Amino acid sequence: MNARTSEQRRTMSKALTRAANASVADVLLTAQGSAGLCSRIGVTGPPGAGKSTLIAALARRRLQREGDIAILAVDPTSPVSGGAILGDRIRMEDLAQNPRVYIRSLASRRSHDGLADNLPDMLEIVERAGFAEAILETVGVGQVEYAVRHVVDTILLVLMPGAGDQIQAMKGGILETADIVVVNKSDQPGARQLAAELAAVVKKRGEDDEGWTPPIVPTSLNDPASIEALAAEIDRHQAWLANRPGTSGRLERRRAQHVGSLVARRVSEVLDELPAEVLRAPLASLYEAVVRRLAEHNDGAADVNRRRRRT
Ligand SMILES: Nc1nc2c(ncn2[C@@H]2O[C@H](COP(=O)(O)OP(=O)(O)OP(=O)(O)O)[C@@H](O)[C@H]2O)c(=O)[nH]1
Ligand SMILES: [Mg+2]
Repeated sequence: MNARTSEQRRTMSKALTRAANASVADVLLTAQGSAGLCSRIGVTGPPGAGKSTLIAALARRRLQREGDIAILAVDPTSPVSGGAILGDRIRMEDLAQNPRVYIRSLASRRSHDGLADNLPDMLEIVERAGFAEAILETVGVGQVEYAVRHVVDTILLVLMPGAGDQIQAMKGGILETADIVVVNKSDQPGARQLAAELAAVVKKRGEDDEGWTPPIVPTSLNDPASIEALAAEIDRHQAWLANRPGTSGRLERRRAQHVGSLVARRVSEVLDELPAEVLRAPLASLYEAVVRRLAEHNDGAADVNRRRRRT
């Protein structure tokens, strides 16, 4: 896919907005599940670690190859467009002008894991629009990383010096979800020590179940070679994924997770629809009412399948 016209961007923006507001029934009409058509990179880490700046630098580098890049940033701070988005926009201004780049912020809404509710649907839209690469920014150290695992191929955990308590949290297991650990702002004091501490944690753990050991990559905005080294590590991880037996299992897990998120969303929809007196009923009755409504919806899904087959 080559440079996009502003018309194509508008179409894409509209599709994403529609997906952001879609009911589960709407999603089922169009979504098919990821086919793994584009490479997906998740960039996660605490606020202010330099994720947006790093994504912009990475994207500028990766544009040297063929293929368009979509950048989606999940903004947990506000239910609608908020300040962080504006900041990101400014940081990425030159990229935003590039016809081969699409940038979009997503509100995390009611989702509890810090991701946007309809993120799997949105990534699928990006994927099917023909982008070569989707980069997803999410803030947080905690649950977010676990949730991101299912929607991307490669997870970058971005840390910065001077955050000792972060390392404690890392030892709690968060590090385990990262494919690449980035020590950003390596121009600042404490970066080397942070990298050494992280290396010790990673070494103690050894490679993961599947045989990958996350590299620790120091980066600094003002050191282009460090960005290049990070880009090379991303490629290395993606090549490792592609050559690993069981890659299709990953897509299947992704689709299973996608359906799981749709079911969870449907349960929320059903709970919202239930009249107050039902909510006051004993738990077993309430449970039964929810399950019954879900089954009614299931008839609806069967109907969608019939309609789809006809078209
Ligand atoms: N010294 C130094 N500062 C950096 C570096 N990279 C980013 N920064 C600064 O760190 C601040 C935060 O950068 P962002 O890219 O907005 O960080 P972020 O992780 O996206 O922040 P949130 O989206 O708010 O969580 C900005 O003022 C950047 O200029 C770096 O390599 N070195
Ligand atoms: Mg940011």
